[in-house]
Amino acid sequence: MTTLRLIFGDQLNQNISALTDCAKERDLLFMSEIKEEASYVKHHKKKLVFIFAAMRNFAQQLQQQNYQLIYQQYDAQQQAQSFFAKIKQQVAEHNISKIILTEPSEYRLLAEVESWSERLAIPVEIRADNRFLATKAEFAAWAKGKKELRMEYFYRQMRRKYNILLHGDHPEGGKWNYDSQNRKTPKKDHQVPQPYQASENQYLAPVKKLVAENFADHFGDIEPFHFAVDRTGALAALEYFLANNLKDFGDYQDAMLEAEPWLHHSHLGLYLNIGLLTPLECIRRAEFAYHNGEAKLNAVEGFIRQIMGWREYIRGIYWLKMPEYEQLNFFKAKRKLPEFFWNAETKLNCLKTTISATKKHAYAHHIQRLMIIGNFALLTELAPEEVNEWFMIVYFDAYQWVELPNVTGMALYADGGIVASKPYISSGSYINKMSDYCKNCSYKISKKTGEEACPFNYLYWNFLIKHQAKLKNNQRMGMIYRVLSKFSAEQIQEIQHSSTRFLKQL
Ligand code: FAD
Ligand code: DLZ
Ligand code: SF4
Repeated sequence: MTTLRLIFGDQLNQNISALTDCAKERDLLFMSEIKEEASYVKHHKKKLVFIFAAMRNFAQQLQQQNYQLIYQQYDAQQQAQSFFAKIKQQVAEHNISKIILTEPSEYRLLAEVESWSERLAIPVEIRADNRFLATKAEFAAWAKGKKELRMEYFYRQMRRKYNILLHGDHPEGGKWNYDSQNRKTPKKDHQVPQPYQASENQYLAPVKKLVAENFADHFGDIEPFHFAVDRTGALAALEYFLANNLKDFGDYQDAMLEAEPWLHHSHLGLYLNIGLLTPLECIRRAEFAYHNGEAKLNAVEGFIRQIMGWREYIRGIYWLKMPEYEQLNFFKAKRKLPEFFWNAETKLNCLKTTISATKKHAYAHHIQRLMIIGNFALLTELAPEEVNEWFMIVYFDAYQWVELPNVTGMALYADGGIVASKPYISSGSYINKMSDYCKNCSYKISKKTGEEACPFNYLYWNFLIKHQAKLKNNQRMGMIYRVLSKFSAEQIQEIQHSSTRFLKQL
């Protein structure tokens, strides 16, 4: 009688709860490249290469430490193509009497594994996911009875829990949050370091071939591929960020440059989300860099807030609100995704630049995701279901627990204000201020309406006009509705006319 310990593709860390009391000589570990997981959405090819290569490296690392591990490589011909089918096979072949696993990070899979014990007639022990800084119960306790669930207060609780950037109970520098200092735009000759280049890895060539052959119809380019696919490489990527980009992370966090898709962001989300890095080690290394005088407080606090605040808060919201959260559609948006979301063939240069980079790199930074793609999707009322599927497909760090609240909550306000206190919408002037996109655009940023005008300029007001009843009582929208109330009937008509024309040809 043997215990089977299952490791999912985003749990590539030796400290996961499923392995804590593993008896190397008795227990059997199981990992598998699974068709159903690789194609339930048509993940970006680069993301598939990354996950499969990282899984193979992790499995080899465990085998070298004398764990007994069965690893199944992707096999398109095999009959068993789901987790359950694979596990059922293992249970029969190896006389398995018990299964232990760390709970999956997605609701869909958790619901699935919860049914296994009954279906297999053996105990299935589902252990808490210890890859995060807060437990689900901790978040639920924090949220209980609160009218508003604002990230900032949860973030402070996490800072206190782990004693990060604190003097006693006081935040370093006197303030908890230095976001207001993080909105600089780069000068013309601004230098951006090359992104981190990982060294070659034995698993990459075969996995690239496998993905090219079996997933040709998936979105995105396999090359260039410069990410790490093991823990050593991921740690080196963290050090590269700390040495080269952390000092500028804060200042240029919201900036966008056409020729610089990576800017000063960390590009660590992909490693964090599959367990190759842990949140606390990233946070502690950044805090150390601050105390060592390597970066200013606005940069270090900004970086730490993303991981300790936003990342944990987003995960908390996901588990607190699922499964209903997936269905939310506050504005009843129902437009289909335009074709250019897949081929980047659009005259709007901000979208063209962001989608082209997304296709090439499986990456766009936060402000591109929020204020270019998200902003456009919200203003043009694209259906949340379609937008969520697109975001799940295209980014290297996309897993539903983090993608869904960011899209449905933060970008689309489809949750009616659980995550964001007001919709993140803007006209073209914000994009023009924070980027260099507009100078190479066929639309004119200075024009408010008409065929030549920047579409964001009229779509923004059109959206506010259309959804006035839903938004006007939001205190944070008061000022903008006071501005709108001064528009003439003629101005409103022009806005609506330009918007109807644009939306029709979308
Ligand atoms: P950095 O800018 O260097 O930030 C450091 C780290 O902070 C990130 O690696 C990430 O782990 C964390 N972080 C920052 N912001 C958030 C956030 N809002 N939610 C959760 N973690 C955050 N992040 C994902 O990991 N997966 C997604 O699928 C995803 N989809 C998004 C969709 C939309 C519409 C928006 C607005 C944001 C989304 N984010 C997602 C959050 C954020 O944009 C990415 O984490 C970030 O761009 C990843 O790049 P980076 O590693 O260079 O991040
Ligand atoms: C995302 C993903 C993909 C593409 N492929 C696999 C896989 O073949 N095998 C696997 O174990 N996991 C994969 N994953 C990650 C899973 O979908 C992940 O386990 C879920 O995000 C839930 O935890
Ligand atoms: Fe985007 Fe408008 Fe600027 Fe063109 S002018 S890049 S559409 S914001």
